[in-house]
Amino acid sequence: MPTEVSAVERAMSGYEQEVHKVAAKTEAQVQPTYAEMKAIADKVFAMPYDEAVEGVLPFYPYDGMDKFEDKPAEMGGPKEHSASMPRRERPATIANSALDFVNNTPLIRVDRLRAALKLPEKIELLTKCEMYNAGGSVKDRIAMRMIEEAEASGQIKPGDVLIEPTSGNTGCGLCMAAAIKGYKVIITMPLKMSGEKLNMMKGLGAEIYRTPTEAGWRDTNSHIALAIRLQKAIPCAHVLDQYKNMGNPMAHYDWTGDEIVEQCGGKLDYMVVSAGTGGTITGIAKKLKEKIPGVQIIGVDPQGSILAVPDNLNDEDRLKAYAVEGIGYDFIPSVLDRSVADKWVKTKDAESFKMARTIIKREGIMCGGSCGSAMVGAVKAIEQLGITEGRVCVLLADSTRNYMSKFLDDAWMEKSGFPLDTF
Ligand code: P1T
Repeated sequence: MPTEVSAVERAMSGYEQEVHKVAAKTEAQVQPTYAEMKAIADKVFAMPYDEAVEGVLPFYPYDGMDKFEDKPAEMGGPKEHSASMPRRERPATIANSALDFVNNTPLIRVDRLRAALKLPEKIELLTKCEMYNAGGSVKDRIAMRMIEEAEASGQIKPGDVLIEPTSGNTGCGLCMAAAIKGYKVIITMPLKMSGEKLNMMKGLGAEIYRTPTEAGWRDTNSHIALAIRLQKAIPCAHVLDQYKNMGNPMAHYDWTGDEIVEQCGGKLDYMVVSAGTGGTITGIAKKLKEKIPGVQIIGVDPQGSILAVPDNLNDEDRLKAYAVEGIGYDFIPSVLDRSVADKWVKTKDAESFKMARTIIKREGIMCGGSCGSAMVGAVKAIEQLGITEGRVCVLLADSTRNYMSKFLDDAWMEKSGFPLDTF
């Protein structure tokens, strides 16, 4: 599996040269109409990738992140970003757009759930409820951040085409921001992801192309490969690329992390976060560790994925398919610093969906499947570490809206072989 990438391979990938060529070309390019964009995209999608016609695909050599604090200014280290993009408060009166309701999500104590799970009374269980972002997930934050940073640096302007490979939530956030700001959007998304996300993004005006779920990230038919092919073929098209865009972890370092510190009054013992791109856990962990001495970070990774450390945690069902959406990968995204977690926990589908249904039923918090995984991760960490007291915060990444026809539907649960009972 190509997770370790040498400097030589990085140079040979031609990625940097390709980016510069594209940037130079963009200067002279005319923005396509929606119909022109769609015609090109349909053609590329219908055509199997052919190296002789399209050239070598310049895959970015994702290889995880280290030394976040030391990132050079051009990569966007924390100092440069914090100064440039403060968090805007939610308006209490008339707002200008739905984007005013990205960030500043509630932190809710879930003591009914704690009791149902039979966790010690001295544990104060909290949830950071990201479904209350305007587009329904934690990924609204990074979508807005990546777009506004690209606008500020002159990389993109309204009328351009934004192409993003996504499991759907970054897509919904991007499509929402793009609808408001006037960009065209193309989404590439594996077939596993829900029809609810697909229809949401269509409703927001995007074109969606589905790719085989089983394609590895570097396969030429993966959602990442298709985004690269489309970007090469369409004028004024950009892949902001959540897997390597520093706006992703920075949104959580500057915003989500700060919110948690403020809402907790600086008192927190454990923070539990599930990982996909890893931007959320990386950004939050860096901020919390700066502001709250002694706080421990728990990373949650689904069985089948290979993000957890040490690597032997990933042995059971390594690279096998799983049903929970949005978390886990077969490569290490460049926005993920796996060392920020003091402990990694693995989770399974059945327990995750059971837990998500429990959170909904016990607390009235309408959360998604990865929220169930995060809560299962919290319970496992509490057991494994022998935690008997203290404040534990679990990040709930998205909304049940995305899964009305999946884990919320009894028929789907039964057909998929998952239990209907709750805790
Ligand atoms: O990407 P990250 O910051 O690690 O967040 C993980 C995550 C957790 N839960 C859900 C439901 C998610 O959708 C995600 C990440 N989602 C994407 C990567 C995406 O493209 O929508």
